[in-house]
Amino acid sequence: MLYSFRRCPYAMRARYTIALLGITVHLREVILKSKPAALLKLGGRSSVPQLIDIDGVRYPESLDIIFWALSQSNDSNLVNQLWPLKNSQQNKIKAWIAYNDNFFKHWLDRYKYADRHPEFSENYYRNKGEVFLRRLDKRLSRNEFLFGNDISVADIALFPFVRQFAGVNQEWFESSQYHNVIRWLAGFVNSCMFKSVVMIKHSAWQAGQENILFPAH
Ligand SMILES: N[C@@H](CCC(=O)N[C@@H](CS)C(=O)NCC(=O)O)C(=O)O
Repeated sequence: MLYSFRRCPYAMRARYTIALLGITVHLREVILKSKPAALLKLGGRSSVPQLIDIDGVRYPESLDIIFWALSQSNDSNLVNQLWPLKNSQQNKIKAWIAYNDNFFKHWLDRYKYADRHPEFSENYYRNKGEVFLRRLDKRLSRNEFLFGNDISVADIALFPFVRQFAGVNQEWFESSQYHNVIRWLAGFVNSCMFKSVVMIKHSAWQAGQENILFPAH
């Protein structure tokens, strides 16, 4: 059972991984302003995404859900590609995700809602976020994806946040110098997987309603 919110970047990274691995879950679309009682009743954090597995084990964060999905897949080639076996690679992927979640997300939120953070200008916040884009672009100038020519968990975990950053001023982003980031992001957001599976619209889940399968069959 996946509690999700369509536009949440954390939920997007979880849904993308689940869909790519061909795992099926029951999806409960949450409206953040009126969270369902079933989610609140779990206690503790009520952020989305959250997943409850068939044994009732709870996975309260997007990364927990990504690793849960990897553990459910029988496709060991794809699993090892997304999450390489080598410890050093895993640590680098984790470092990139931490850099995104701790540093980039901070400036992204301020850039997105600059009017709520009047201490500095929108441009100031964008410049801060660009530090991340520059590093991303450099890496992506060498390979198609962050860790070589195959997609990994790092790409999936980061692209929804870069998509939000791009969306603040699409024209600026499209004409920016970050050509490799533009190309990389376009690969995700223009894919059928993203448009027709990950971003499919659902109305808010209500207790008692029929189960919604994700990915839809
Ligand atoms: N670290 C969490 C963050 C999830 C998160 O912040 N989700 C937001 C929506 S994008 C949320 O649920 N906000 C409402 C809340 O925290 O109650 C994760 O990786 O899943």
